Amino acid sequence: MKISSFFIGIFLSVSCFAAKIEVDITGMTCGMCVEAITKELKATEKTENISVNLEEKKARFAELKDKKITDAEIKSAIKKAGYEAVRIRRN
Ligand SMILES: [Cu+2]
Repeated sequence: MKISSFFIGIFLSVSCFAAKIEVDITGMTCGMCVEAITKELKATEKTENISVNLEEKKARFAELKDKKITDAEIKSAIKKAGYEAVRIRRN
């Protein structure tokens, strides 16, 4: 019994703290834009599972459990790539 609640505890803490983040971006026009944004988000070293979608003009990624990324850091990474983050959602 104790062991199973231990594993449930680990599962809950992993799913609670690894926040998924979705960013709406303006100015993206092609695959180069996608690559530039992906590269800058990766360079923050606070993100994983980065996926940038050109048609939706969105970037999705997970925040590392032990390294929280702020909205300002996300905006600055997108700006560094040459684009603008217009909306950031966390869940
Ligand atoms: Cu482009």
